Amino acid sequence: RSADVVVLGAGPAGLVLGILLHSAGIDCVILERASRNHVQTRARAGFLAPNTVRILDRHGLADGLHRHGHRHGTCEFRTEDGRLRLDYGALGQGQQHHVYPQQKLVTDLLTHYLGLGGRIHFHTEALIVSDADTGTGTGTDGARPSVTTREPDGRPTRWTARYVAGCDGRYGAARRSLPPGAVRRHHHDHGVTWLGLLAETPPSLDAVGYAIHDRGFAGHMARTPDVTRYYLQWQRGTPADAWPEQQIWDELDLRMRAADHGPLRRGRLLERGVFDLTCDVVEPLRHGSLFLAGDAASLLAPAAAKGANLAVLEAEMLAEALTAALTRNDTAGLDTYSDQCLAHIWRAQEFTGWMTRLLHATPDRDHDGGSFFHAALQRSRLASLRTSRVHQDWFAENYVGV
Ligand code: RFL
Repeated sequence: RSADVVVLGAGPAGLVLGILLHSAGIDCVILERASRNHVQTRARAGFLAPNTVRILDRHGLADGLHRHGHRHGTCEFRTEDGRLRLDYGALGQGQQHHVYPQQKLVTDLLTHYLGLGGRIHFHTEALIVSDADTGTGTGTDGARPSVTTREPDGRPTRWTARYVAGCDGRYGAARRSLPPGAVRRHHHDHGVTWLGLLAETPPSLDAVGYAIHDRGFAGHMARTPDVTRYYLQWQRGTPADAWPEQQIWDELDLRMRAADHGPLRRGRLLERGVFDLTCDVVEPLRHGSLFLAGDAASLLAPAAAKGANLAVLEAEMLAEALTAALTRNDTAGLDTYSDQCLAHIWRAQEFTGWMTRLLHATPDRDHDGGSFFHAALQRSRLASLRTSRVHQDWFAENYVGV
């Protein structure tokens, strides 16, 4: 089995890449571990940056989000000093988000890819990317990489390729296949854990809500007219089901200061997940003929909603570079791919780190007085955002930017 480009993973990165390669006449195949249904129903991101919408528009992939998504440009910080509303869509460069659930975007992309006649294999897990000739390590320049997979019936199979695109997330085969010492992995733990919730209820605010409270952060983000995402800062190590629904809603009310600003619309909790706010960057995003994109390249804490947006941006850049290499023998784009992506990635990491420190008073309780110190910095940061138009413009530009 072979293809010029074997793409691992059918998330936003893999699907955008697959569509652009297929449209350019490149022979490619997507290998996806999960089922089609799983991929189309996995709820994650929801806030798409203007640049992401421009990329999707450019390639005719944005019909669904224009029809069913909505524009969004306000966020509201709730603190002990009251409310701070920022119409970020009218600040900075005057750009808004589009709210469109990731699983709907993935469904649109998959439908489009299949409509083009694109090849995709579900229930096919990539195990290792190696050199086709030696069967060890990853492919090097000029070598033929291969991907060993476990097929739906459990049989191992081998795919050979000219290039492999690792779009299979943080725990995928692409990262695992990088030989020790070939790349650096920069890891950072923000020291904070969130309980992520999906509730079957309409949004309670007309804004993204960020509550800063002594008991910890709480967040509110619209998804669809009937489903809203909430977050609670959570004790690390505590399971997601430790609290009954009633206690979760009471805690959300308390931290969101519902008594002062109006009640939250309660509803059944459809999904709960606990995740630590950690991040990492692989550098460079290439080893020989294996390229990384999306979460496989860099993981961001979800505090600033950047991950899916970077995934789409990187997929477009990688598609252009692979197309030039395969159709014109021009490998300049592949040579600069990693550096170009890393510039965007570090900028997104920097803002995500800033946002994480804004939302949590005690990211690292490292020594006596540490928590007071961080709480004071957090108050000062918010005061600056409340009073400085320049700071507000900076926030708006970075909040919607990728
Ligand atoms: P994905 O979406 O994880 O897709 C990877 C695919 O690879 C498959 N896979 C494999 N396939 C074959 N062989 C293997 N060995 C494989 N291992 C894995 C998986 O089944 C999957 O289908 O990665 P991609 O394409 O890089 O996209 C990244 C985004 O999904 C991610 O960054 C965002 O969801 C992050 N994120 C957000 N990003 C935003 O831009 N805006 C947001 O509002 C936003 N909210 C969020 C988020 C992430 C969250 N989680 C997961 C903590 C909210 C949450 C709760």
